[in-house]
Amino acid sequence: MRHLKKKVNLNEVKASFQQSGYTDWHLNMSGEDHHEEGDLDVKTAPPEFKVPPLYMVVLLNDDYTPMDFVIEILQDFFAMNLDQATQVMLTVHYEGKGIAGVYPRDIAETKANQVNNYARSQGHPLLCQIEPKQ
Ligand code: TYC
Repeated sequence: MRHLKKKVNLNEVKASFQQSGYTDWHLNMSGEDHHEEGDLDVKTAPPEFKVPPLYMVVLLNDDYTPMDFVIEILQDFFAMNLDQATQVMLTVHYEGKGIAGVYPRDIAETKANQVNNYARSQGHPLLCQIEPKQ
């Protein structure tokens, strides 16, 4: 069976909602501001949607960390798939550095520290640092 859309009148919907006794503070049923004795005028600040400054988590090349280990790091700490991780590892290997990810400062710092600590715990000299994104 086809579902036919019934045309609704917004005023009817509002009227039946009002009769239901529910209060939705987002809806102004009267269309005017309602003032009562003792009310304070409150101005709300407009919402601010500022993008936080971003930082790149950068991997540095070295001669000793195994390629497989770097790929594993990129998959485990930066949620890359095998192809992406291999690509970034090779960029670092051939160009000296490469971007593992871009994040707000606290997240970038945490990731870089986690990678450095994990690499050290496994006996590898792999270095990870953060750089402001222009
Ligand atoms: N250059 C390393 C090697 O030949 C591999 C490597 C890649 C090391 C990326 C660190 O961030 C790195 N085994």
